[in-house]
Amino acid sequence: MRNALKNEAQYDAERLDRAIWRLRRTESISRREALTRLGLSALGGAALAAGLSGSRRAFAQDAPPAVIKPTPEDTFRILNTNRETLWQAFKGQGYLTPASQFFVRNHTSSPSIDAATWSLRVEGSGVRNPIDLSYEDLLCFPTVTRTRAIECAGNGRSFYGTQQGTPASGTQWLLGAIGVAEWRGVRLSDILDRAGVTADAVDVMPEGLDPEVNTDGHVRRPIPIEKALDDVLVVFEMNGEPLPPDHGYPARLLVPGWIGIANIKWVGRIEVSTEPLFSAWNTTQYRFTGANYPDTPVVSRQVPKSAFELAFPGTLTAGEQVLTGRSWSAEGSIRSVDVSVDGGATWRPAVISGRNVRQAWAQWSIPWQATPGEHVLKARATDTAGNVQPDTSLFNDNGYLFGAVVNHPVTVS
Ligand SMILES: Nc1nc2c(c(=O)[nH]1)N[C@H]1C(S)=C(S)[C@@H](COP(=O)(O)O)O[C@H]1N2
Ligand SMILES: [Mo]
Repeated sequence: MRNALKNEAQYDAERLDRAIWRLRRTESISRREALTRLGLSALGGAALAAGLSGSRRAFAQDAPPAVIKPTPEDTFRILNTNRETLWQAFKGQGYLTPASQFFVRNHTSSPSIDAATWSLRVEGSGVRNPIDLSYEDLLCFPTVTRTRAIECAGNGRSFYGTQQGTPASGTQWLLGAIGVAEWRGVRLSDILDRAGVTADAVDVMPEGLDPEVNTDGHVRRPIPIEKALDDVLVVFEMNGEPLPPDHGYPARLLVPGWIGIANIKWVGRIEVSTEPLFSAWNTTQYRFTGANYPDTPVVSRQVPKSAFELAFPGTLTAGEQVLTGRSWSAEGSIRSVDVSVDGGATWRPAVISGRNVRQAWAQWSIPWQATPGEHVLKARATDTAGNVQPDTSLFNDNGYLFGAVVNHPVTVS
């Protein structure tokens, strides 16, 4: 309940902030003047914001809002600059996640980029002919369309704390930092060919045009050349429409099966190098650290997961229910999903129906005669590569890749 209230308050404060920012971007006026034009006196507005958000932060800073699209509280949970899709919002939805419902993970804030002046620079020691592609140039390459998930490396992180008793630092996602869309774009290998990629290139590092992250600079994350030349795309469409501003307009990377951070949004530059490349996003972040990982391996591929299309914790009415959910894997499609409604004592197979695209997800359902009381639901996926979700996930300090079966509490009344 407290969370819901906070969401609403933050949402209103951000909406107001966004309106002020838009006004101030087009006309160079003071914040006070913007408030007056919006029909709010400076004092009244400040008091309103303080009352709404519980802090004056929204009014003390001139920074643009982190996320541009509306993120209503029946669909999203607000986590700082990020927006997690609520799993109950997937219920009744089709296979693809509409852009309006797709989670947002921003290290800083979504920039508004003009495609007419945007360009993509490809350069570095690993290319013979550095190139600058305009948006038009990009659209002239042969295009391909792929249905794939994008999922944050930290999706499910909160369960390290709530389920395993070892809280991990970082955004406390439930399981809503994932979405599946149909992406259309250009093969990165075609772009690298155009730039004359050399035989001894080892790393490819796309870089975002969003505001720099403190001293770490622009968000950027190297991809090994083998992966870059394999199935990576530079995409400009999501579900048949130009990418929305929050999801990387005018172009972003799609790195199938890899953690979200590899899928650099608002890409403006790609460095290709004959030497290994490093940024904060493959050194201080996105490595497994802690006692279980003395060698601090880099995090790259995703692990299988499952989620029920229910609130967390959920509520249901007693009687015949149909539980629905989705499971996904980076290693293939989904072979089977087993569900327990008694905390893991007994298991039954769910029925998978509809599309089951590799590196996207599968939708499933299972009937349940729900009796009044408290219940713990579990779903365990097996993918076509034979990976099975474990009972526990090996702890790492930053709580990456929580792939264990989640205990989903539900109250039936
Ligand atoms: N330029 C840029 N790219 C980025 C990010 C970012 O903050 N800046 N966040 C990354 C992370 S951590 C994730 S999980 C995905 C989220 O993509 P989405 O916001 O479209 O859902 O984008 C990735 N690409
Ligand atoms: Mo992420």
